[in-house]
Amino acid sequence: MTRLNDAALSSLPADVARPAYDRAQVKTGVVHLGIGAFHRAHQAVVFDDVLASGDLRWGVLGASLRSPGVRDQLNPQDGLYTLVVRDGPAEHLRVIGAGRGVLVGPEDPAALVAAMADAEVHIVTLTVTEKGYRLDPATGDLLLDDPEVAADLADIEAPRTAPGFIVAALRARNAKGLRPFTVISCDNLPHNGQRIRAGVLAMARRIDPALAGWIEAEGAFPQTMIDRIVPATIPDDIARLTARLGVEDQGMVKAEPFTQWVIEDWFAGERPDFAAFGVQLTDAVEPWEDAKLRLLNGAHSAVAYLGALSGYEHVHEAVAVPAFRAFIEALWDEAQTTLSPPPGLDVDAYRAELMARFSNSALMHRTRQIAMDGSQKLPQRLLAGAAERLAAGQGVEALALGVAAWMRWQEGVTEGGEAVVVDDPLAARTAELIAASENDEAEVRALLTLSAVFPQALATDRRFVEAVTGAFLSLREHGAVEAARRVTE
Ligand code: CS2
Repeated sequence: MTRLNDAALSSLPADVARPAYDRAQVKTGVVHLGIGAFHRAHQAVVFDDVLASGDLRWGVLGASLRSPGVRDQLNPQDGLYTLVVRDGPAEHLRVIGAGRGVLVGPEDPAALVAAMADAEVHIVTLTVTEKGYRLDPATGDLLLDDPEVAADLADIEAPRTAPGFIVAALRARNAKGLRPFTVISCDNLPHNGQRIRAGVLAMARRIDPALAGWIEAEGAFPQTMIDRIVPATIPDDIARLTARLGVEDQGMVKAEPFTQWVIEDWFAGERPDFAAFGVQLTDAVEPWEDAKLRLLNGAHSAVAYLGALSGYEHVHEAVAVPAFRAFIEALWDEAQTTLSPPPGLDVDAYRAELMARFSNSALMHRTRQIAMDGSQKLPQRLLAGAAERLAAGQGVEALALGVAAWMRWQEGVTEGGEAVVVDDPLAARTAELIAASENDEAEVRALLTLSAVFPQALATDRRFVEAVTGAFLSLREHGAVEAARRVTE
């Protein structure tokens, strides 16, 4: 089957949107680290809009820091891929032309560093997932005992980690007399800009204090809130799209219609006129970020564990269960009191919109996909809100059930008895703690000692320990659906 590529564009069905600009004239202004589906369905679409407006400086060179999979999907397709936007039965197809090919970091780290140090590159965006920052999720400190961080510190010319590539490239730019690029973190981490900045500076200080000083003074690491639900592509999605397009597109991504990008207005050099393309520039991203992490992502994680445990494969199926739906509302009632919503955000309307987004049955968003890497997600999604409520003397019953469901998921077996792989950087540690616990109460106490997940003040707060233990026992005794129902009684 012929693959989608530049030559195939003119023969696509008429209702498929495609680049109308001259791709041969596009320059590479952006390097993206971690070119997964989320980038392709979110930031790349904004850069494609910018290119379509005639500003051809903002093509995106992608980089994979791990495997060659995405390179092999996109490079044979001249960087082209289709964004499939699904809203119930409605489907809108658009071929995105912003991609300028993909480099694979581990295959040739120097080539990626050189590309990032090019004078025409002004922005480095990244989606490397929470664990890609190599920071302790609870303290935010660089993980100096991580073997790849140690390797970067020993030889920064051949970096392996995201902070390592940024340090190496900024060092090369400094040597060439260029300005730093702006580093835009697009991961679901609280204060994502400050986090990547802290990791980069911690690494740079150990390599060359003068370089660190320059990055500190001249660099820009804006904080962002990014939002679009982008489930992993499955083979059936590709087969359906091939039938529609008449060519095969192995790089396609599927997403919901909703998309939002809020960026702190802090740039080191040139940038596109983001505001003209629907991006919100602001001095205060945090209120947006807290609302999104605690409402959208908090509910997502809680319902992913509860749903996956009780055999619901997809988010839309789980939220159709009345007990889970009511539980999500209860979780939001708790989380909402911890927010200072930004002007322009109507929280009640936002909640209603989130429930509708979760119910989009065309997305087929797997609960097990969201269940991944929970140890990295829990702090900002459930624990920060719980800590604030306890400090205000408020209860945390719904949030505690979310935490207990994460603990129960770490056991690696569903309520139906199916063994599941716990996909989490701390999986080996949690398995050890669980195996060494003689009963359920001991298991909860053991998991609460994970200092990378639970801040000490929370782990030792009697009210929190009791709420999580109660929720855990309820899950064990009644199962996820009934445990959720009891929270809302
Ligand atoms: C999800 C997010 O997989 C997950 O953890 O909660 O990827 C979520 O879909 C996005 O943050 C939505 O913007």
